[in-house]
Amino acid sequence: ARTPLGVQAVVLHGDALACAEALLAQIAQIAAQAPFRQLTTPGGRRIGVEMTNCGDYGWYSDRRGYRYVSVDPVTDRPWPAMPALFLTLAEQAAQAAGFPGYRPQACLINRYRPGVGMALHQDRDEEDRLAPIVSVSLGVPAVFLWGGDTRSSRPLQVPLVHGDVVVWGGVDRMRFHGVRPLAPAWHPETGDCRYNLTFRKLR
Ligand code: MD5
Ligand code: FE
Repeated sequence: ARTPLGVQAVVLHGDALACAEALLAQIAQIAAQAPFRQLTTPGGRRIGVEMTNCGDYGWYSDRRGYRYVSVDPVTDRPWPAMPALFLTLAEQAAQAAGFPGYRPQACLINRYRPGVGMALHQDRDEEDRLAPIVSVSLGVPAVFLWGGDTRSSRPLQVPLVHGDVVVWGGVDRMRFHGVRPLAPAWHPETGDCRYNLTFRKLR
């Protein structure tokens, strides 16, 4: 089943369910090489969501700014390689949403604990502002906030559960979006956490 969010944005309900356990096993392997960490914004605030990455580049933030880096500043090693399963899932989801031939260069992995959310923002650190971002939700459910082209437009609230995949590209790529603070809950495969994979093509 699918729910359109915009002309070039769609929720693919449960499209990652069949491979969810394998995705979580890969996340554990990636985190063993590049641990989840709380990053700092250029303004000096600590980001509530814990993050790591895999692929050729990873998203990073500290006092010096937001950017993509090919070497993990915490470990001084390249990010773990993108697992083949991640690449095929992202490519198939993009294809199903009308973006054939998608090959992401980065996968940001977010971990939300109870009470943690993500404020409304745009993803502006990618040179390619039209290529889709593919998002995969795992574990505890969350409410995704889907806004407009300005911060002031009131966002639509979209429930996302374990196995849901969302694809945003083209005219919907630069919409403001966020995640409501996670309500306490339990999922058999992730405990009290939600994981979100976001695949990105940088250029
Ligand atoms: C999450 N992550 O659930 C969210 C959802 C992030 C982030 O927002 O930046 O890591 S991914 C949603 C997303 C990404 C890019 C564009 C749009 C949504 N959009 O235009 O709505 O952890
Ligand atoms: Fe975002």
